[in-house]
Amino acid sequence: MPDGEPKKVSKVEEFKSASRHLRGTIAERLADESTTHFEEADVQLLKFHGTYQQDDRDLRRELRAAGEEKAYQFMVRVAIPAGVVQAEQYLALDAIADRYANHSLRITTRQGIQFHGVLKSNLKAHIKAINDALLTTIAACGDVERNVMGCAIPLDDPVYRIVREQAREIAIALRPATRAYYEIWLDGEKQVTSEEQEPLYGDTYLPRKFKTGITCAGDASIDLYSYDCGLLAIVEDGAIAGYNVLVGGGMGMTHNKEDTFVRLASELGFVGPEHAVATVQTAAGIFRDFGNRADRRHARLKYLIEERGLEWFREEFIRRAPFELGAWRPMPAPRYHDFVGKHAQGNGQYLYGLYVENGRIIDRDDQRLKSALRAIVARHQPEIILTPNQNVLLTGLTEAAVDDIETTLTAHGVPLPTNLSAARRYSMACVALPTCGLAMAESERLMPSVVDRFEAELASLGLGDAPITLRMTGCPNGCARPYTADIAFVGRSPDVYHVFVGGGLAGDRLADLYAKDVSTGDLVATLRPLLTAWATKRRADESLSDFYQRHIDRDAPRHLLTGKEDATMSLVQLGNGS
Ligand code: SRM
Ligand code: SF4
Repeated sequence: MPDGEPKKVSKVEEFKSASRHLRGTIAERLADESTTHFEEADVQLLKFHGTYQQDDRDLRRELRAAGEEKAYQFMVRVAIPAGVVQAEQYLALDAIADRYANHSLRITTRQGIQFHGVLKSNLKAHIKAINDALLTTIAACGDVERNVMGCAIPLDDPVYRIVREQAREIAIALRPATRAYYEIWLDGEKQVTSEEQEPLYGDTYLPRKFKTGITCAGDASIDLYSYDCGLLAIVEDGAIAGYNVLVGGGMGMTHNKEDTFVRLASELGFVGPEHAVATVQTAAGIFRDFGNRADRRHARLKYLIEERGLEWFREEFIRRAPFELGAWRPMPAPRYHDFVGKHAQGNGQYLYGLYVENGRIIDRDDQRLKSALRAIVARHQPEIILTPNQNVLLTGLTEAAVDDIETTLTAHGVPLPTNLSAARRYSMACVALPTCGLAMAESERLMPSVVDRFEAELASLGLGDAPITLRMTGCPNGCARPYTADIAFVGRSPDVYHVFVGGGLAGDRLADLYAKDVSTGDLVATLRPLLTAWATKRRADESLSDFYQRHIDRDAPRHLLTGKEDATMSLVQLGNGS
């Protein structure tokens, strides 16, 4: 172990170490029908298998008062590299949601799918059914490489397909090698555990989660600066010449803990086209060996790079990598396109991008999106790309199929995406209440009404279809990547949010703390000075965040979100007529 033995390790490290490669007592507890839930060590290990033990927080108080146990249930996450799902797989997931979960599918901000409300008694059948659809939940959560995100450009260009295939290859190469998953959920043959190896991860896996995304230089579809490792394909003469490599991005932070912070990824260098997998393995290996195993709050690659420096990381990378790390290559500025609505795909076929409000595919009384999508997918058998913006892109369609899709959506009460404002289309909210155990405030359930009010405000200022990214999270962990948005609301406590401003569609710039502790009812009013100033004083085509950044002076380092009170003050002055 480099730098000597650590003085102490966190409890989770002890659980991992004693788990016999993630087995713990999960199988025994699963078979015990007298319990509705797992104990702490297994709860931590279950994450590596793709499931979180949760409880319905809406019911907590009532159950406690009645002296009953919590309403335990499980969230199950499917890792879907680059968000690519075949029609038959989608239909299987749709049926699984009805059979074992709460009748909804939730597209995640990392192009995966989550189920909520799965009872322990259904957990094994649920996970097996996902595997029967040739999908998996292994490593969707836990201290390993998480779902690998990939380019969400659905146009017919071989480069985009190659990049998505690379995402799949990275995901497979970095999957844990343990047979525990197959033994527990798929009734795989038991192995002699003493002979089992985890070549990349070792017995204690990574210090914490590790996230990777891959896309083409110039594409902002996946917020690549937010991850531990990012690969940007440099395309020359229609072929991938290699990848620019980013390292050390991350969104999670804790309110009032200045030693936790958001960080955009740094430029590491350039690697050849055949080294994408090895690049991620090398970066993850450095994190495995040097990451903080005592304090999970500091156990992300971003803290390691911040503490030891990018140069240290680069030297360590070069020392380990069996290939050359070249100089960072110039690239086009990242641009974002959501492909919502009808578009020619480039090969005589069409694609249709469907806006999914906060990723929740569900039938409500007035809007039956889940049924509509099931009918569309069954009839037209599209290849599907789930986007990091929680939308669904249906690809490989005829023009007649597109007409039928629009008719089907309308018949099910689902508004056509092209009738929605850009602010709504680009908006995102994390899950939060009632399932997320870390939520301090509402997010997914509140965001639609906030967007309603925001749209009205934009309309009154003549800014109707302004391309603004609005994001909301129920706590500062950053699951909807709020800190790279134009405007973000980050939960503090019930009905109270911090407001951030100044990121942008490209995902390569961090927002500032604009206003603290704003109550739900005041969220839009708080932004009025800024929106008014932008409406009246912006340059042609100047985005809200570009305008904001042009008017803010600051000397604080760009990558730290803490201590930006000055920025807020000068902006308020601007709104007051400067
Ligand atoms: Fe997240 C924890 C949901 C993307 C940073 N995240 C959680 C948990 C599992 C809560 C918990 O630990 O008990 C949430 C489950 C809620 C629920 O009821 O379903 C949760 N995160 C989500 C999802 C579903 C949000 C969504 O609305 O789509 C996303 C699942 C993605 C996936 O398919 O894998 C999700 N989480 C993210 C992202 C965005 C991204 O990766 O692109 C981030 C910020 C990037 C990053 O990691 O830095 C993110 N989630 C966190 C953190 C903070 C990590 C940190 O470094 O401090 C936590 C807390 C933790 O891990 O302890 C967290
Ligand atoms: Fe839960 Fe916070 Fe993530 Fe939202 S940002 S899903 S509240 S952990």
